[in-house]
Amino acid sequence: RAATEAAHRTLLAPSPPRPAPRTALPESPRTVAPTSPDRTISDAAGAETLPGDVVRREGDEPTGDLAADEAYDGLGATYALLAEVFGRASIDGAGLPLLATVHYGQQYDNAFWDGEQMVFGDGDGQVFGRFTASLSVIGHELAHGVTQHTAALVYEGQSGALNESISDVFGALVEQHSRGQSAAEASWLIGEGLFTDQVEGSALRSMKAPGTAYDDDVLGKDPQPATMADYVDTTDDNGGVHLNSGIPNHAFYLVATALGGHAWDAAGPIWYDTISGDLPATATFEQFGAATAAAATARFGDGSREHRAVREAWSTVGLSI
Ligand code: ASN
Ligand code: ZN
Repeated sequence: RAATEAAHRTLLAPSPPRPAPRTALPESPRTVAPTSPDRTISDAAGAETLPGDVVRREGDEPTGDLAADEAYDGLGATYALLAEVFGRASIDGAGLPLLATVHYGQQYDNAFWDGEQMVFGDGDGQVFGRFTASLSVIGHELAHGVTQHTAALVYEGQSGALNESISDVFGALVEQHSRGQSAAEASWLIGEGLFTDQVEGSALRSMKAPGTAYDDDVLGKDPQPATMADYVDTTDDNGGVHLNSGIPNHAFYLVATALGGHAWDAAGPIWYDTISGDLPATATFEQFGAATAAAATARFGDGSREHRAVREAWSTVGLSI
């Protein structure tokens, strides 16, 4: 079944075009006044040519096309989190226009950031529906742009899994912020609502319980590890970047839920400070964990409850930092 094979590629080794090797871009301003987004949504109408025809610009009325309007709203929700919570003007911190293309390809089972814009497929209709249906996925793709403009984490091995995890963290934050959910109320699922009802599963990934997002006869069981004991050594998917991201994802979940309140109050800023600080582009999990502890200390103080929650979380997932 072609659809099942494509779905497997998405779940285990997503492989749409990746951006050219990312070099660190000039340091973007850390704190700027929230302004307003500049969104453009285009329609590829089933082709794989980018960007396609413009269907909705900033301030335009809804188009009536679900995917185009979900993309527009999702870009707006992502912009709002970056501006209101982190004081960051768009992806690059300098008001970068936000571009997205919908209806990309035929039965295309993925969404991706190509280095310049977001791209969303409609899904095959058997395993996946349209990829704009999940706000955490829209936030995930845009966050690849933020990482590209900050830590520029190399998309391979542990730094690649951190790159993936940061996209999941910000994807979850966008969704929770937009819904006004506390860390305790949130689902901590990435890609909720993407599967058709023929699939036994709720989402692509779970940050709360990596490895439990789906368990389906055809797709198999969610293979993400939650701790270093189950770290996956593989050369597939740039060294299992979509699998091992479960470990730092779970660490973030543990910090956010230990602290209570909204995940964007303290846990989010600690992670944001970490990627916009002097993290090496080749950071390992240990280096990243140590950098989050340093960021927690800088923001909240040595031995603060935030600092202790961060240390405890990394220890729970099996890393000594
Ligand atoms: N949806 C995948 C991701 O953003 C596609 C990719 O870029 N590898 O990680
Ligand atoms: Zn990704």
